[in-house]
Amino acid sequence: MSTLDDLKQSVIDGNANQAKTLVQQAMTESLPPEQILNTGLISAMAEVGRLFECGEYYVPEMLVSARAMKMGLELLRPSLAAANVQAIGKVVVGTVQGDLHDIGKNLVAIMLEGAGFSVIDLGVDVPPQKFVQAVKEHQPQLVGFSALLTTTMGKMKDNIQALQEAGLRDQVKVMIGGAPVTEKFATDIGADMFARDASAAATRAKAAIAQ
Ligand code: B1M
Repeated sequence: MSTLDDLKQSVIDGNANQAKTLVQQAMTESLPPEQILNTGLISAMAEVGRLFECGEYYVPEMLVSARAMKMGLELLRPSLAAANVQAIGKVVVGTVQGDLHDIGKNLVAIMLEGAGFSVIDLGVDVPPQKFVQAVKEHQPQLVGFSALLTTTMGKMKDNIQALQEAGLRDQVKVMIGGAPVTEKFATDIGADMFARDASAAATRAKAAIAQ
């Protein structure tokens, strides 16, 4: 097994310390940062997503793998920036106003990062105007809203309205998700796509920018 095979396996297993050690080892072996990212980290998260979709992994396993991936990525990030590796696209994400749940949103952000996107995470309790400001400033291809409460999911519609009023709606695709959110709700409020989970979010985001 090569260092990158071992790295991939350590992320799938959720072994964060080993992932860090192996990223370091791969850099010491002078492997290109892009190869470490794609072959070691991104392919691991793709496999984690597959295991989740076929019911072999549940949220806890996915979180542990996500943490391992994130720790490896943190170590690699400076080399990636130095090597000027291009992200495949830009996404702004946040949990809507009034909602403090961020575990799912963080997982979505990591899976998007794992899929090769540059992610601007606005955090939790994000008011519509902050999303508008971030879309103006960063010009992402995609903006993602997360909501976990039935009382806050209506804010997603307000966010879309705010983007419309700012004249930005045509420039950005809107993805929504969170436990109470459905495909029908997404259609009803005029979002472009719904993702059931973090793995679907990454797959849908990639498909959306390929259109
Ligand atoms: Co809260 N909470 N909570 N909570 N909490 C729920 C959501 C609830 C269902 C629990 C219950 O009553 N059974 C309930 C909501 C009821 C409803 O509205 N229908 C609830 C409530 C009522 C509340 C409070 C109001 C409680 C109170 O204070 N009385 C309060 C609200 C605070 C606020 O937000 N203003 C509250 C507070 C909290 C904590 C702070 C204690 C904590 C959050 C900690 C944190 O996030 N940092 C918390 C937690 C942990 C939960 C539960 C137990 C777990 C949520 C979670 O992290 N799930 C939750 C019960 C449950 O869901 N079983 C509950 C794991 C996570 C990986 O899944 O977030 O669904 P999830 O994300 C998934 C998908 O939904 C999707 O991908 C993710 C990964 O696969 N996804 C997206 C999410 N965002 C996406 C965005 C996308 C695409 C996909 O595109 C952009």
